[in-house]
Amino acid sequence: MISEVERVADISDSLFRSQFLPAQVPLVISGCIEQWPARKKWSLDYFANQFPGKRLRFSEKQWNLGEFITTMGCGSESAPYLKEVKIDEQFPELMPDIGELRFTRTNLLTSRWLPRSMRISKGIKALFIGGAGSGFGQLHWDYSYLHVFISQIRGEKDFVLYAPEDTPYLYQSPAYPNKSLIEDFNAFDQLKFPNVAKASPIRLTIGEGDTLFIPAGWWHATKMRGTSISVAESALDKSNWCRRGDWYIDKYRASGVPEWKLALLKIYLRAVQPILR
Ligand SMILES: O=C(O)CCC(=O)C(=O)O
Repeated sequence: MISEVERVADISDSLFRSQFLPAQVPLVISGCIEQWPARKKWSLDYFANQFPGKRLRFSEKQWNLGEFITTMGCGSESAPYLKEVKIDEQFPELMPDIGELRFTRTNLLTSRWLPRSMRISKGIKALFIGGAGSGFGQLHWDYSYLHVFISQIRGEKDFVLYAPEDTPYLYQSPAYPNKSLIEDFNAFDQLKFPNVAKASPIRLTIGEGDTLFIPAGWWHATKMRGTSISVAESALDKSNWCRRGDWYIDKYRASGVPEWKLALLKIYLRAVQPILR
């Protein structure tokens, strides 16, 4: 098991794939988003001035962006966090400001090799804005065993990560296996959840221009020290293809799809995996 996350300067996609991806451990890559217009343009003032009346939906509520910005930095544990806002659906004006990540250029989520019901064509990139005290406190791994690349545009963000091997100590929800039963990992009663002490947290902070790669199945939660603006991109590649496929197969089984169909799907997914990137 690793005890800290390796940091590398801007690396090529082929180096990422050959040297880092096979280990399936988190990695910070710095400097790979410097060409994104967002790196020069985005700040709280930019959002407040350009989109003061923008209506957005997050945390199961409707928000006004201007009002959110005036209240977000209150520093308390209950500070609101603009999270998981699907940029192409809710904030398409921002799409030109986000460039490509070379590591997700061939994101298989939209691939024709993927059965249609497993494809995701919208909402792959999400916006997160928060101030001191806010965060994504719910420890989780990304739905359906997707990888995620989190690129920090402004400010810093603190992460706590746990390896998949720590799952037995993290109070995995029986109903939602990618979530912990501990709702806020930034403030919970250690006496109520004593097994967490047996797990090995990996803490790190990412700063402006950093991209954190979190592989499928790695638990994570976040907290902000001050203003933070970032973009997260979900990703499917050869390395999480079969695992994600099996996750869907379990879901299809639970909804009554016959076993012979599931067996064929499994054979198909394994047959095409070797030819993918
Ligand atoms: O950036 C954050 O605060 C949390 C992002 C996250 O957990 C995710 O995209 O899976």
